[in-house]
Amino acid sequence: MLAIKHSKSVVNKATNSASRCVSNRINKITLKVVFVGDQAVGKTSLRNRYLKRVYESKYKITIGAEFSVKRFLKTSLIVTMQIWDLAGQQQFKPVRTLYYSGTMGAVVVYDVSRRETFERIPEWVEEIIHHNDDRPVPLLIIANKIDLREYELGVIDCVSREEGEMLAKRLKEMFRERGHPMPVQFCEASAKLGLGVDEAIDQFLKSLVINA
Ligand SMILES: Nc1nc2c(ncn2[C@@H]2O[C@H](COP(=O)(O)OP(=O)(O)O)[C@@H](O)[C@H]2O)c(=O)[nH]1
Ligand SMILES: [Mg+2]
Repeated sequence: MLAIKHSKSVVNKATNSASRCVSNRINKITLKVVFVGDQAVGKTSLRNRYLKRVYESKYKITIGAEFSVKRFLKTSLIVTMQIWDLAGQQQFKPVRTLYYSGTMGAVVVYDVSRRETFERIPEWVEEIIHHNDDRPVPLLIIANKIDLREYELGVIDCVSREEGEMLAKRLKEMFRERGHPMPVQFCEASAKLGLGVDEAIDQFLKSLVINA
């Protein structure tokens, strides 16, 4: 977890005391992050697990986009992170395009138990690049639902960790070849069990602040 997490009151308190003491040294920054990936891969669940520490097994479709804000302090910087959870279905593509503008990082999710969602990751990355003046942004690729891989061995042709890591490496190389090197992080997670989620997203958001 980041030192101070989704706790408005803590930030406000810190802001107030900071503004009394060193107001001229407090800087503010707003960063926009989008969560993308196919329908039902677990984008909303990962976001909820990270921001609210909850998990729901009943599927509720995301219509268009959902938006949340997370604030935290980093040394003398107040960081406001806008987190956009975009609906993955094809019919929402026209709506999605409205939300990419100004994106500074993207969390791209697939479901290890549905190989087609992994195979579509490059399309998602191209969609992000296309709506960002043909420039890539830092990526965090999340291989979600690893709990299903554990328990349904042999039943499903699950995507392995090695395949996920290879994909992240390939994307990084592709960005470099296009003349826009960008970090591409990779992690495996289970929103259901709360595995891997906090560490990976925390690290990713921190890296965006450092590079902003
Ligand atoms: N087994 C398992 N199910 C998950 C996991 N994450 C999400 N789900 C389920 O997958 C379905 C789709 O999740 P949701 O977050 O709505 O997907 P989204 O369409 O990408 O936002 C829901 O029924 C979730 O409960 C996970 O890590 N493991
Ligand atoms: Mg959703």
